[in-house]
Amino acid sequence: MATERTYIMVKPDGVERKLVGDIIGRFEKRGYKLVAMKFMQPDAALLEQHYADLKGKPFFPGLVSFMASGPVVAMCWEGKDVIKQGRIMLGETNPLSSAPGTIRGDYCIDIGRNIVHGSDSLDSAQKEIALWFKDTELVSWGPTENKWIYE
Ligand code: DAT
Ligand code: MG
Repeated sequence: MATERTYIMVKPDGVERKLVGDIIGRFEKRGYKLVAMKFMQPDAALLEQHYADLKGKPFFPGLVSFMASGPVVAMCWEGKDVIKQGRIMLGETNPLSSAPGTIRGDYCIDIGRNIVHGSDSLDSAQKEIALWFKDTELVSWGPTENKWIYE
């Protein structure tokens, strides 16, 4: 399992519901490292690119308008198996299928208001990180690792 990076985003409903700190805290406490983060208002063009794979779906227009309705917290997290583990921490797309203990399973009930996004593959993680961040916004931690988090 290689160290990898994923794109995690608190959606406008998660921001409105003041869940930003909780979501960041779960990734921090798990042992993942924050590589980039910005609080921003995405426009429809950016969101249409982000969700390009879903363009033909009936819920696509509503998804884009919801996501453009308020600020989001865009983040890049790094660490062992973080793409798959991040998806497990989020829960299922439909919160009603999400186990308690997951972010969606703990905090929401509607598929269209599921408070957080996470990349679903290495390919989408790479595309999404490049879409939301410039290379210069990805911060390198250097040799300042905490000694006792990992084996
Ligand atoms: P995920 O966000 O779990 O990767 P996805 O990529 O299939 O799920 O869809 C992106 C978002 O679109 C999802 O978080 C919520 C919304 N969505 C997906 N399926 C939906 C549906 N059947 N009805 C309404 N919104 C939906
Ligand atoms: Mg997805």
